[in-house]
Amino acid sequence: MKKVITYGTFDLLHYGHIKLLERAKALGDYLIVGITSDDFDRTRGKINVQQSLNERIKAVQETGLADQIIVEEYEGQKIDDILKNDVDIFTVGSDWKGHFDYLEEYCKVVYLDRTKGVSSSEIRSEKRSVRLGILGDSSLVYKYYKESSFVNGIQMVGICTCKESVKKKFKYEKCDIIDSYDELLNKCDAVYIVSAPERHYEDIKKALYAGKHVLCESPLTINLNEVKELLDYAEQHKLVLFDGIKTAYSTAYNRLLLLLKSGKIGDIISVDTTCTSLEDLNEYGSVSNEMTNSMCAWAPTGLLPIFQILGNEYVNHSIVSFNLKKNWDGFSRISFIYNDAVASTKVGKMVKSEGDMVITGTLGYVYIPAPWWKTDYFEIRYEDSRKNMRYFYQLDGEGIRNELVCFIRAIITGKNYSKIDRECSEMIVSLVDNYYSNENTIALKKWRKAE
Ligand code: C2G
Repeated sequence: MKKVITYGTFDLLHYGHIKLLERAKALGDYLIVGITSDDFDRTRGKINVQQSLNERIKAVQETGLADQIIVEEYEGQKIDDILKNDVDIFTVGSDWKGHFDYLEEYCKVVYLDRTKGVSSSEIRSEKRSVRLGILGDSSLVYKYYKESSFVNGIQMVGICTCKESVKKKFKYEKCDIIDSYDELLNKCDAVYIVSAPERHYEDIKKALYAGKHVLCESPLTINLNEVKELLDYAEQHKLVLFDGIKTAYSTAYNRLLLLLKSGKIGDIISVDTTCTSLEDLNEYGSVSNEMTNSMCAWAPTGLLPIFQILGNEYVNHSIVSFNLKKNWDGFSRISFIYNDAVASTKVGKMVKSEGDMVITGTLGYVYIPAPWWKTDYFEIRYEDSRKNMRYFYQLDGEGIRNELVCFIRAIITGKNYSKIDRECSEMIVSLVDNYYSNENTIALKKWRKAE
């Protein structure tokens, strides 16, 4: 019996896939089809897959072409499968020509012509595309624009910015620079907002009132009542309002949360995060107006794991800030006491520190090296270092494209794909609100001038 094996994602099964399976089947007497797991697809950069592994298995099963179906879960598994199943022929579409020649050592390799004119990504994009606009003056504007090209179903319709340095980046891009926010909103279904945090409330409100979905950099607002008002409005009007902390969409970060829940390091006693990014003062040696303070630039990120791991039932908290001027902290440390744990985050734009995360447990601890907030790697360490575990999960685009995939999917399906729940968003804003209203906040003496 001549055994043939082939592999694929087989998302939104179409006639190109089926023709491949038919021709693969015709190469021998028994066809094994390896279907990629969700994790493996994400790891190898396929972030737009719409159907679950079970849905994709079922679709291939229903063709009646596969004699056996296996799940492909890791790089290199093909060799194991070929040896284990005593395969004679490996085949795959010609778009992979040359990529699997190394398998000649184990079996015959056949590249079958790819069927022209159809692909899962085209089908995804045709299904429905979301017209996306971007509002803001930061470097994130261009970063999000570039990342959006990796996400099926997004049609970039324009950028609204006042910053010449941002406009310059779009000189050769096929994306309009639109002067007015109103005009941008008229052209889009959804908007990514990265304006100054003090403007978030007004900018989000205007978009929601115009019936647009919103992905906004965190904190969503700097006032707790305002964020509650916006979240209520979005819910009542079936609009998506995403809290934009890209760390929440990193595979490594999400796998870490699951491992902690499984008790890998025992009871969690302390969560400690640090986020710093040294920024230059302006030519007069002072903070320029468009510079975002540390509490807004970094506290949402630093606070995210604390609330997502320990929850929001803390007993008390304090904020110690070094302010260069009113409402502009160069460094802040936020500390929490819970009934059964403590936590802290140190954030700063006028300091430099080790940007790592350490989670202390009764059986071991987690160490994520700097920059932990966009990590693809973490370690679980024990007293007996021979038991230490290292985890790696590829992260393309710092989590931005994963975040955009979830945002677009939430808009198209109407389901909740956000990885940050409403309570967490409100907790983050409540801390920022405390800072601005000087509650639980100690503002230390004026910033010491660098000698
Ligand atoms: N295919 C095709 N014609 C198309 C689209 C896809 O012949 N119009 C073939 C691909 O070449 C592949 C199979 O159908 O052999 C499955 O395609 P995908 O689901 O896109 O999966 P892909 O990521 O290409 O899988 O490790 C090998 C990869 O897993 C191949």
